[in-house]
Amino acid sequence: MADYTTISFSLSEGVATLTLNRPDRLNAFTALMHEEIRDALSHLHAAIDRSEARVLLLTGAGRAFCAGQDLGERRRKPGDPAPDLGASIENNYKPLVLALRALPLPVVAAVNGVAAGAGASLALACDLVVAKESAKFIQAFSKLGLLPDTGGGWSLPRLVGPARAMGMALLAEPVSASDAKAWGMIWDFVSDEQFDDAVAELVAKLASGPTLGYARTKQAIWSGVNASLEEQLNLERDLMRELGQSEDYAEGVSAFAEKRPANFKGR
Ligand code: T3D
Repeated sequence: MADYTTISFSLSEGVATLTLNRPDRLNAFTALMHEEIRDALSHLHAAIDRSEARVLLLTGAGRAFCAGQDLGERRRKPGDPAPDLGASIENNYKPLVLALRALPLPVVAAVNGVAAGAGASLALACDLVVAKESAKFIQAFSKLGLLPDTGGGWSLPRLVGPARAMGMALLAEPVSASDAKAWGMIWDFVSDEQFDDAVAELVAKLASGPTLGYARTKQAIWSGVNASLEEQLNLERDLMRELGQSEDYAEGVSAFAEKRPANFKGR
């Protein structure tokens, strides 16, 4: 895999791991980090095409998951023009969220520490979010006079409802991992001591699962957030028709009849 400065990317036994790797800046995003993530995702696509990647794990190095945009990149001297944040969103954050959503495999955010600003929204853009018990989610944007970006304004009200979304966005107070789970914002949290093992077990399970079925499940669930009932039923019909032809479905049915665990190939 390519040698990166701000991230690391590896692939082993079906698990692609992308680690945000600027621990001294709490893994805050820079322009270079966005570039490197795009490059890593292009390698991931190639690995998916070779059936070598069946789950993507996104996490952070050190004590944080991600502190959002690197504010060092936004400091100005008197007289400097204001940055074009719209361009930053259009060129970096928006494509990142859309790329994760379009990946034909489960994307797991392992939130190993604080997730703030775009870092919090990034976690919520993933398909499954598991956090360390000590991790916190902070919609830090209002402290800067900004609004929740990186899809935060889409995912938060859907996950936790408008009242909590508004409170988080306006007050920028840290939300604990246990509250995040209780509010339906994340899938689960795990004690700090057991976190690494629990994440490894989770991604290993997903990497040996029916990857094509997972991809279509992901498509159907995210579609269901906005579709009408009839649109959703039509989509489910079409995707089930496709999955009914898959090797994994045939294997799943045989395994059930033979009372043994299924040996899914991801096809
Ligand atoms: O600009 C655009 O392109 C538009 C997109 C914007 C999206 C955004 O994400 S805006 C929101 C940006 N993020 C934040 O506002 C969060 C800023 N960070 C914090 O509020 C705190 O650091 C945390 C609550 C996340 C953690 O607090 P704590 O006390 O555990 O750590 P700390 O001491 O504040 O941070 C440790 C170091 O990381 C520190 O550096 P130092 O003093 O050791 O040299 C701190 O400056 C640095 N750091 C933390 N966050 C950032 C950062 N450096 C640059 N950018 C950061 N976002």
